[in-house]
Amino acid sequence: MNMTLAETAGKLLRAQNVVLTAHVNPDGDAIGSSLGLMHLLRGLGKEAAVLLDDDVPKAFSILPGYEAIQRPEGERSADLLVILDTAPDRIGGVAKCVQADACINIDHHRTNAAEGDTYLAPDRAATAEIVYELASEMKAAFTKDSALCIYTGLATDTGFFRYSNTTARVMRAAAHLMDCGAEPHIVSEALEQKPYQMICDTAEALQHIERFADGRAAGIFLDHETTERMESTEGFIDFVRVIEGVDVAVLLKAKEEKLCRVSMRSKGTDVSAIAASFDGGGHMRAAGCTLKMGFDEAKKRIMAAIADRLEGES
Ligand SMILES: [Mn+2]
Repeated sequence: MNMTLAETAGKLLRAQNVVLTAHVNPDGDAIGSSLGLMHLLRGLGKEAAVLLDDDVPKAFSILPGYEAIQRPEGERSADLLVILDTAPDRIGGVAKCVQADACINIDHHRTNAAEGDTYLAPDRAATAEIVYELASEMKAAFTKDSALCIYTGLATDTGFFRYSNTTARVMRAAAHLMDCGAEPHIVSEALEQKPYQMICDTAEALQHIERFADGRAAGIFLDHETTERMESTEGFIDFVRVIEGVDVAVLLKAKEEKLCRVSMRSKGTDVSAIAASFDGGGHMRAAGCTLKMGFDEAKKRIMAAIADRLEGES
């Protein structure tokens, strides 16, 4: 059932012991909105914990509460399980670990087709923006801690207020969070640091750029051997995205012999439709999918799907 913001706040206010979670492979919005809501709920005198079934990148250790993030282990009970920034199918082992009386899903991904109690706001730039709005709905006061976490979700999902999902409303929320103590430079300085190895990996990845669809698309395609060797592929797609004339950028990584992960970005084309044709999802301009096939075939299929889509739109 779709809930209103007020109903969502009501469920949170009625719970005393809340477990918060988000998707595996957590990003700044998943982490920031979970921790932000944790701080808000604790400020209201509730017990709140964040459980994530994945490693949390160390760069986010600047966020208050980072060290309190737990892995799902054993069994635990809660009044309410809150799933943030994803549909309930991407929370890994948390679903099994938490015995909750109720569960709600709060997300801004328009591909979320969840059927349970859901607050879905696809016009919001980040789940953190929804958490920001929930704060006033719950009459919860921002602290320096919650403000920094929520700010981080806003900043990362909007590419530091540069992507097309950046609205005046997001900027006003960010400004208000600064008034409450969030310091943007703490977030950007922590997140722009890169390990030396990552720069070396980037140098190698850039050797694998290919343009296709008459230069309207380009991608980095990494076979299994290359993917294995790399510590991280974060940020690779941004090098492709900025190539002149490129509408659709793609990064394909062969994670296993017969499993390739694909992420796409676009300036105009609906890449979530391309992702959906491979059972993936995401947003109009940022989406991803997994192809259960070898590198060569996956590369051919994704290039064809992107070229077809561009063809259809021109
Ligand atoms: Mn998000």
